Amino acid sequence: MPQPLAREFQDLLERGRDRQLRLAVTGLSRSGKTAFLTSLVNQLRHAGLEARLDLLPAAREGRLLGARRVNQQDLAVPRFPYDPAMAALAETPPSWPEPTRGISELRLAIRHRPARRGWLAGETRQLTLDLFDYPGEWLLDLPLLEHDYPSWCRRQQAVQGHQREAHFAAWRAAAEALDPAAEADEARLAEISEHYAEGLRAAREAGFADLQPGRFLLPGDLAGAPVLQFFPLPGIAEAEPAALAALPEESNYATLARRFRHYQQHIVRPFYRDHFRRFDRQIVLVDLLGALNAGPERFQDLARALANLMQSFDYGKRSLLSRLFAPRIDRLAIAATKADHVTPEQHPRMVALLEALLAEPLKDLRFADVPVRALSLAAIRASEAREVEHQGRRSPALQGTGLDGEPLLLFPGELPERLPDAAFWARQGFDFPAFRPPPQDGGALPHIRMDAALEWLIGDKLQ
Ligand SMILES: Nc1nc2c(ncn2[C@@H]2O[C@H](COP(=O)(O)OP(=O)(O)OP(=O)(O)O)[C@@H](O)[C@H]2O)c(=O)[nH]1
Ligand SMILES: [Mg+2]
Repeated sequence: MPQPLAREFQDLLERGRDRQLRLAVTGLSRSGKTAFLTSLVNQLRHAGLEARLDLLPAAREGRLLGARRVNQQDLAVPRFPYDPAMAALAETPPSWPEPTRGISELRLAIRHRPARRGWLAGETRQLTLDLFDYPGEWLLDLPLLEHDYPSWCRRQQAVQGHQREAHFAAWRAAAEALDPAAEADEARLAEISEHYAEGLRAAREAGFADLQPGRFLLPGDLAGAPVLQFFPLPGIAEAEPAALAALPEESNYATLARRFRHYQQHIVRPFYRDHFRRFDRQIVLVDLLGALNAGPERFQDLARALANLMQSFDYGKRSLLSRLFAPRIDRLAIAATKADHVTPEQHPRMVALLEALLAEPLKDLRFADVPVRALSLAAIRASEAREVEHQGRRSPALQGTGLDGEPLLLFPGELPERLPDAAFWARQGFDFPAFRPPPQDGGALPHIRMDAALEWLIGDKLQ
């Protein structure tokens, strides 16, 4: 077939095909998932009009005609709360969208004109984009599939640092007093599990992130179910495996081990099988600045949690994931969020720091040949960059409004160039105050580099 004809033929095929993409957004609690997805939908809905998406060629070239919400396919998945999020942002004064829990979905139909004009000039195409928001905490559970109950207990023991341990005192006292061989006492196990869950919640509150089981933090409709009533037993590390295995079925130990297995098989596995495996593309959001604010131990903990979480995307031949499931994600983005908390000239450092924080998982991903890109962004820009005379010289500054309505003018200073060391922490702490969202004018939400993220995640489908 002559070249131009072959191309036209290909175009026809493409038009006939159902062009569809499943894009998932994840990140640990408060990393900015809801804000990101709200902004993404908002930008696409305003594309072609007032949205500023210069880094997205389809928009820059005027080929992106707009997006409409359509009914989602999977009726069992809750709808992503776009309207409530926009309503919160439109309040006077504006407020941030409510925290969310569990998985949610939204389907967009995006209309665009192809980049190459075929013989059908003026032709338009449609891309169906399925968007998912799910808690990154759920991904922390992937490594849990690799363990049996005793080895999981040992791992939990190993990650307890000094500050972290402080949140688990009630669990430790109660669990140490529990005789693994004694007959299981339901009420007692429920109570100790609650202590463990409280410990996880307090640790998360304090900024820790390497926390398992993930569903203890975000139980959704499983709250109070026996499948969430287990916990690691301290002292298992020293126990003889044969002796443990010989404990009777109704013992505390055997009951906990059984619940652990049930959690693996009926909670963790189905998420991977029914959802994760079907995502085409993924963006992982990281609140890097929040972790810098929270100090060294939590920064370390974030690094560990992210390394854990990223294992879910390492589907190299020998990875745990590829042995269990066959995921198909063909493109991955990792983004440091809330970039409007630092001045623009710091943004490259934010990306460098993110790459340094994720150096090990990134190496594995590149080795596994997964296309991945790191970026920094603000889904909803709540500050303005300024240059201000400060201590006798012109300095970059940020202007915004605090959560209580107070005007803020900040000199956030410099981010570290590489992973912060002890000297850095001793010399400089960070203290970024939170901004109130910007007032709405009915136009597209102000942002930083949402267009770059869009280009990487869906740009090739808008060609
Ligand atoms: N300044 C600024 N703050 C942001 C931005 N995105 C998120 N935030 C802040 O981070 C908080 C958490 O953002 P969400 O989008 O709710 O994060 P999430 O990951 O959905 O949180 P959960 O649903 O609780 O897990 C918001 O309430 C804001 O305070 C942003 O682009 N700029
Ligand atoms: Mg959310």
